[in-house]
Amino acid sequence: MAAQNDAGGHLSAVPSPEEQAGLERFNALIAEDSRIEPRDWMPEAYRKTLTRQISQHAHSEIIGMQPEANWITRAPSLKRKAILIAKVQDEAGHGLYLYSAAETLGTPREVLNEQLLSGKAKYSSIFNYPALSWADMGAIGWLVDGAAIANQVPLCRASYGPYGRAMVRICKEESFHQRQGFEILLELAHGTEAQKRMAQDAINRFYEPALMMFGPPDGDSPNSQQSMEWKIKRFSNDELRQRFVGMIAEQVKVLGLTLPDPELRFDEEAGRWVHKDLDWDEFKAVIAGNGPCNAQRLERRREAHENGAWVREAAAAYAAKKAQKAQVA
Ligand code: FAQ
Repeated sequence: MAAQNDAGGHLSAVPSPEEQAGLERFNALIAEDSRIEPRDWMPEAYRKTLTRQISQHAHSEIIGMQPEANWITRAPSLKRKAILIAKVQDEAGHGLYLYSAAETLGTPREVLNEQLLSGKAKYSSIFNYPALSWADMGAIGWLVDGAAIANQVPLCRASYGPYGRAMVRICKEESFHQRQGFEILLELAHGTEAQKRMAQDAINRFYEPALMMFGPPDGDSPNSQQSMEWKIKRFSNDELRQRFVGMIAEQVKVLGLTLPDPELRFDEEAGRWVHKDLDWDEFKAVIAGNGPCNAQRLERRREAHENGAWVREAAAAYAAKKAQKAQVA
């Protein structure tokens, strides 16, 4: 009899001997910190949560191209334009590795893409905020890529092989992205008074949304505990947010700018950073589709998908022709 996995991935009906053996092997691999590979038996709930997280991550990379692509034509120099184009291309590449990793779990990319286009799938809240000035390219690189790195370096050790391996390459590229963002801000911070103000304004607008990228507080994070038991996530949302705050609290001093957080301090006794309360109602509204740019981001993505139809058709026709030639040969 086929066994059903319940939410925790345990077998709820009488499992077949193969399924029981599969579960035992899965549990042993997780316990010894080895990797689960696509060919391995895995609980349905593990497959589902990974498909959810990896595809949301892929969607974030793809939608995340928009705020920066918006500034390519207005970059202040040829050098900045070339760097920004390369960065946006990198994000497309990250999306592709991640869709490929998600596909190894059994859901085709067309289905994942449809979930994004229909508004059913989530993507990172941060990309629903507008990029209003050139300094925002600096703030996105420094804060958004910085938060992405803090969140994603532990994912290089995720228990699912294809995800962990994709993250290694992504993190290397994100590290370059963060440095280029910091360098944009550093240059502006040492420029004219107006440039310095523009850099500070960008940091002021991106600080809170960047902290929210780590997800809701641990007490309100329904997925964290199970994902940590399965060694997909290695740290909780709050633990990673803490690390990130500690990192940027030091780096902002090098910029000679400030973080918009009068409550920010390191509590020696508790051994942790204290920061201001974040507006979790705003976060919920943004992930429910009601942020400042949600509608615009999805509309643009649908438009791009439609405009790319001829490329998909041409690629499919070429593949069919090649397959036919191979058959004849
Ligand atoms: N935005 O129970 P948890 C980038 C959802 S970096 C939207 O804590 P979980 C690079 C969550 O999905 C950005 N939704 O969930 C770049 C869940 O909803 P569901 C992408 C959020 O999964 C830089 C619900 O809330 N990075 O793209 C957010 O354990 C510059 C409850 O939350 C990743 O995706 C949010 N911020 O932890 C590109 C990293 N937070 O699905 C271009 C991988 C939470 O149950 C330019 N993902 N939710 O309906 C993760 O590490 C995790 O999925 C978390 C959330 C930490 C995001």
